[in-house]
Amino acid sequence: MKNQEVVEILNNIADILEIKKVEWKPIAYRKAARSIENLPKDIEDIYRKKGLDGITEVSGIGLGIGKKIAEYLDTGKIKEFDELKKTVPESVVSMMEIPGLGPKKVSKLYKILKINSLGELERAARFGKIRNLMGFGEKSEEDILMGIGLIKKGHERTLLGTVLPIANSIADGLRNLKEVSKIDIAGSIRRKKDTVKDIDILVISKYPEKVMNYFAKLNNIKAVLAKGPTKSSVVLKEGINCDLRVVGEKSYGGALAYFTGSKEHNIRMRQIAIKKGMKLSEYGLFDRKDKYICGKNEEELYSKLGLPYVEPEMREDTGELELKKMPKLIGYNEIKGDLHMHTTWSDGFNSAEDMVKAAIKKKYEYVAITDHSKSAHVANGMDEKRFKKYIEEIEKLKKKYKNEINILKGSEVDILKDGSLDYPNKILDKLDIVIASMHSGFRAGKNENTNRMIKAINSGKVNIIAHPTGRIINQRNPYEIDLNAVIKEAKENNVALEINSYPSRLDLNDTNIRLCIENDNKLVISTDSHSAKNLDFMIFGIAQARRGWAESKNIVNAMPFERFIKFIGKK
Ligand code: DGT
Ligand code: CA
Ligand code: ZN
Repeated sequence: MKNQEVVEILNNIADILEIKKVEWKPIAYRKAARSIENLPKDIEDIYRKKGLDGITEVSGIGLGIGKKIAEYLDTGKIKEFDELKKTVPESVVSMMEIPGLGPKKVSKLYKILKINSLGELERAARFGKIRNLMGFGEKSEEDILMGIGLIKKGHERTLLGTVLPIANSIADGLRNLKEVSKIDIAGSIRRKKDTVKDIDILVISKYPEKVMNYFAKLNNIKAVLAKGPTKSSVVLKEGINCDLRVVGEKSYGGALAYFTGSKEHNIRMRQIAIKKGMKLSEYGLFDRKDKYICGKNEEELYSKLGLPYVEPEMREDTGELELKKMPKLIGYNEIKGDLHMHTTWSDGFNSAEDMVKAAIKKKYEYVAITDHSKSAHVANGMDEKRFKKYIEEIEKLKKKYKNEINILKGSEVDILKDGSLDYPNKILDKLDIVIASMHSGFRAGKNENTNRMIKAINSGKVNIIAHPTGRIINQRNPYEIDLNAVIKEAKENNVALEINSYPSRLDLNDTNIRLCIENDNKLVISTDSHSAKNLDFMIFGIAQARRGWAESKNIVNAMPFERFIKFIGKK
């Protein structure tokens, strides 16, 4: 799936054209990028099946840009882009990567301050040389420093949502080999951490050489770092490392536990083994005289150590090995409805009807359509006139599909700077479900942000607070907010807090979720879908819920419809 790569390169072209003050063209490139970003299909697949025509059939893509996309899919590059890049300094290209620095600002930094590298930019920000430029201030310097920090960090860790499909496809290929009798993805991916450093795969095979030969020839490999009979390491084209280990049947459980980690959990496990007069290693569990006790699977390891089995998502040494009774984590198939999604009424790619059909396909009992309110200009939020039409359409869909799914009329309503909601009560009262969230202005500070959110929770009109800390992984830190105060207020007002499943958000995060569970708050897991395809993101939210030790009783949208609707009530 190359959609994301194509989106990036189109946006990069637009950036450079804008820096070069070329008119109109940047807009066309950005429009094309946006279309592909929201495309529910694989652009490469379309191109293979229907050629250039297939690409230009996508709305927003004309022949000129279509040809460039085809060139990229054929050759992995766009010649004109490579030429274009040579016409601006390298530093300009890397400065564009900093969140909040668009072409205009980058041009200024380059031309006026003669900044030639990220290092120089960092120094200029640190020494207060940027604040006096038109359009910049002290706050911009802080943002630039934070942005550079995030870039450095971001290059090390990749979103679980990006890595998991890649890991799964490699694992599927290996699983199909007749020489492979068992396979698991281990490491942080198995624990479903929100970001991942590399892919760790483990297999049982009596023919390790054949397995390694296949692995080293995968078509998405950039370089082979090491190749041996028990361990091989490669760098994938996507820029991620992947390690494959082949082990024997007797030690598979030992190895799986070891390479699943976390390191901290492993260390605690080994301490427990020692206390009980045993030794635990990646080969299994042994007695004092090094005699093998067990190690075929993880279950027997835990059991022989006198411990209950610990789900991978909980293995972080944050108290899981001291528990008397394990929580029964919410299952990956227990969600009964998705409560946050956008359609063509605001900034979604698919129509409301498409989204409803996709939800039916997921076998959900209910679904909420929640397009943006009027102040969300960048997201094409609806003014009151359009809102009326929107409501009419959802009403129609409600009737049309009443035997298949319960549709809720909803909206993701902006919490304005003063904490009031973006629609008057008479509009909010027409809705079945109201999601509220902050989308801008959260630089105001911790107190202001907290009060603003608490006011919304107190309004009596809100059912759910969406993405309650506002982070965007590798791009934007969470805004400052007193989460304890928010949690308390939400509980008192019967307002659920959202676990947003969008791979770059996953907000609330695992530790926030754990805090909510300890306080007995209600949570929802929603996808914030901007296309029908995005409904698949649900597993990432569930994974974070499991990392926060959530059980189904904590999750409002794991309730069957009758109970769910009672919880939501009519506010
Ligand atoms: P990451 O950073 O996303 O790759 O996270 P992990 O947990 O996948 O870390 P990684 O790939 O370095 O190692 C995979 C597992 O191998 C890790 O979860 C636990 C185990 N491991 C690695 N190094 C050590 C170590 O020094 N001691 C112990 N006990 N376990 C280790
Ligand atoms: Ca790893
Ligand atoms: Zn949303």
